[in-house]
Amino acid sequence: MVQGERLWRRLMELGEIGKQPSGGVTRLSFTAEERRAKDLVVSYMREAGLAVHEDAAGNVIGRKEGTNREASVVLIGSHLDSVYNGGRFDGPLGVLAGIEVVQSMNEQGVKTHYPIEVVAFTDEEGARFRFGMIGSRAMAGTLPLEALDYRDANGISVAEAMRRAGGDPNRLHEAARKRGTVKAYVELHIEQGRVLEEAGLPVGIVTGIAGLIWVKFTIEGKAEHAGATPMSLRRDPLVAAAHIMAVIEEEARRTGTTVGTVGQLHVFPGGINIIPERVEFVLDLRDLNAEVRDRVWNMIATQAEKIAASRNVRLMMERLQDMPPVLCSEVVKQAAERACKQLGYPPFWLPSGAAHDGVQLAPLCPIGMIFVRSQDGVSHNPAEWSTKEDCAAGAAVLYHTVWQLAQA
Ligand code: HGY
Ligand code: MN
Ligand code: MN
Ligand code: MN
Repeated sequence: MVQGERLWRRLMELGEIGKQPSGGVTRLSFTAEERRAKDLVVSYMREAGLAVHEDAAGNVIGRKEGTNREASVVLIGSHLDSVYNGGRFDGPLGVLAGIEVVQSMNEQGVKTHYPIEVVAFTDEEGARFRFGMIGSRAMAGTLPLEALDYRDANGISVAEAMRRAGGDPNRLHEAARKRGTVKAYVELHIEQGRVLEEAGLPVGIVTGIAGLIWVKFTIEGKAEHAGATPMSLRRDPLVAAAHIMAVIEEEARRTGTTVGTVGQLHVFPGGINIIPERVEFVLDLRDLNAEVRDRVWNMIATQAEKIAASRNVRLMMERLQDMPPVLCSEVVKQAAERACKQLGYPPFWLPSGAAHDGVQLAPLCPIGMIFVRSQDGVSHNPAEWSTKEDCAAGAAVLYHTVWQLAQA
């Protein structure tokens, strides 16, 4: 069985990398902090007796051989990069629990027919390049070439950042897995919501992962003097943006299942006494049902055009990413259900409003997720927390789920 203490110690140790004065963690993809986190994870994988390599995209992979070395692999893991000022569980819990599972198997001499690989995906969050899941897309062979030229706030491209971090954009085809080579992908992750806490349960089985779109709005008006320009003569892009954000909230609320967020807004030139020239913000819109999400998007886009026209400002909308919702596979859900029952946890199913690397792997193989209770449902926030006991419970359910999937 898994060692909860060792898992917790590693979680706390890894959580120190990229730590901010706020107590939160900032560990963006292909940065020195993510590199240090990867190096620490490599040392844990070696302690676990795994054969470790890093693929061309920068994903760190530790392999436990199966009795059938040629068989497809059972893949487990999550990501090491974080959002700005995030928590220490989002991502690392899945990577470290995956290592704990195979280390426990190796220490107890447990053999499996199928090889098991633990992966630490790079750039799941998309915080640095505003285009997420670079590592899992590369593994699925679906990373669009143009993404290699996306740039961060300092103008550094994905390709350049990948190279500096030890990856090789010219060998990404080597990182791609072919269909049939991965038996299943299972990710343990914190819920990042309140459902398990409301239900009074430590773990849950994920039914499906919401699909998201990120759309960049650029609104151009005219910079003018804040004091000398009458209200009736202004072309103020920030006021137009404010109206559009009110429409986003109104349209998302209407369905009861859709969530719409604007977390990033830039105002240029940003002077107190200057009517802004230009504003940029990004909409994050999600729903488990793609048709519902797209209907909400169309309502927002139509009204945004009208608002811009009525205010005589120029509106551009550019889709930064578009992830379809995916359902978790019956095979993985049933293995997780048996694992819960075996451990005395009442099986409990819930959807994931957060997106995860499994979305990218779904075309490649059956996917599934196991959730661990989040305290107050808080995540993407320094206050993100799960208890040692709940993390150990999640790792135990992962162990039994993976053990079943790895048998002949
Ligand atoms: O944005 C998300 O849902 C995930 O944290 N990447
Ligand atoms: Mn996250
Ligand atoms: Mn995550
Ligand atoms: Mn994830």
